Amino acid sequence: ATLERLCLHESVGTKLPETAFLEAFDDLEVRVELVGDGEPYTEADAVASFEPRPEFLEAGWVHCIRAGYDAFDTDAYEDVGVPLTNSSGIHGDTVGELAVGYMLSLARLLHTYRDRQRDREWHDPAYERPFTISGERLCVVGLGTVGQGIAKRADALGMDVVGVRRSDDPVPSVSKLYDPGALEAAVADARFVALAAPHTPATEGMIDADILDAMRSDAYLLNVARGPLVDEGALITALEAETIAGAALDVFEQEPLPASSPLWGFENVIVTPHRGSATNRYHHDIAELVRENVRRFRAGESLKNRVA
Ligand code: NDP
Ligand code: 7N6
Repeated sequence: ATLERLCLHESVGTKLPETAFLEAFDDLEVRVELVGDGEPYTEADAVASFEPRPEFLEAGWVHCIRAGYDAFDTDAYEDVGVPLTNSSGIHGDTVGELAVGYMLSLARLLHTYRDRQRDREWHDPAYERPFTISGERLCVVGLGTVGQGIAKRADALGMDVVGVRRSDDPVPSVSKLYDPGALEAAVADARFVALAAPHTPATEGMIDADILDAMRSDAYLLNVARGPLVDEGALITALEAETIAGAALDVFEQEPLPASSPLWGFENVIVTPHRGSATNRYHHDIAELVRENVRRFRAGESLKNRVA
């Protein structure tokens, strides 16, 4: 099919340097441009974007620079027949490392020492608090690129990894698989529960008061997926009542997390500002995906990572 132009929508600038992203397409045989809102598109245009815009439905193909495409209305793309692709497949290392960093910090109290460092305090925590993650059980909910990136690293660090997904294909590094319907049983014995499933009607609110209740009182919740998977009110209640030991959260119901949120204030909660994929190579990783699909689009082949 004809492709005359690859448009990089300015919203990509919230997550990566626009100029470096443009340069990553230097040797592409199609015109590459940075565009703003209200740009007129034709079927000979492709768009890569962080956020959705209504006018993208006029283009020939749209690429979401995120793995989670929950902000895009897939039905609208299907109705007009414009292919939508996402960026799954590149976040195993980045988000995997973040999740392992969370677990090591929570287990060995790095975050508490850093808190005290501000006051030059030689902090001596309670003897019972620190533990090794080796030998502890991790339950990973969602076992795609991100979930497997976490599972593989946890296994290498000596953890016992179980997981939750709908299909029952075995997953490397995961000793036992549970169906989403058995979530309570899956989390019940875990020291850490890590969320790595997409935000869909089925996963929204999956971590509710009942699941938090089913978790051990010395367990930690990690969310590197999407805020709405967790009932944030129920999580705050569980943290206040100390029915779980803590949490590490990269994503929230509302982002940026409002200054008024109690989540900022817990010593045993690590808050990171949705930076799971943030490294100095993100623009390269995305460009590689987009370039492959530019090739496929022009060759009339089916697009990689097509989600609508
Ligand atoms: P994938 O599509 O590779 O994996 C998603 C996994 O979730 C699949 O294994 C799928 O398996 C499973 N899944 C789907 N529905 C359910 C369900 N109801 N219960 C349990 N598991 C389910 O996506 P990625 O791994 O690339 O990304 C996962 C999500 O992580 C993204 O959608 C995004 O929201 C988030 N993300 C966050 C980042 C950050 O910066 N914090 C960075 C990258 C991703 P099956 O079909 O067998 O159920
Ligand atoms: C950074 C977005 C995703 O879904 O939210 C994450 O991939 C990261 C562009």
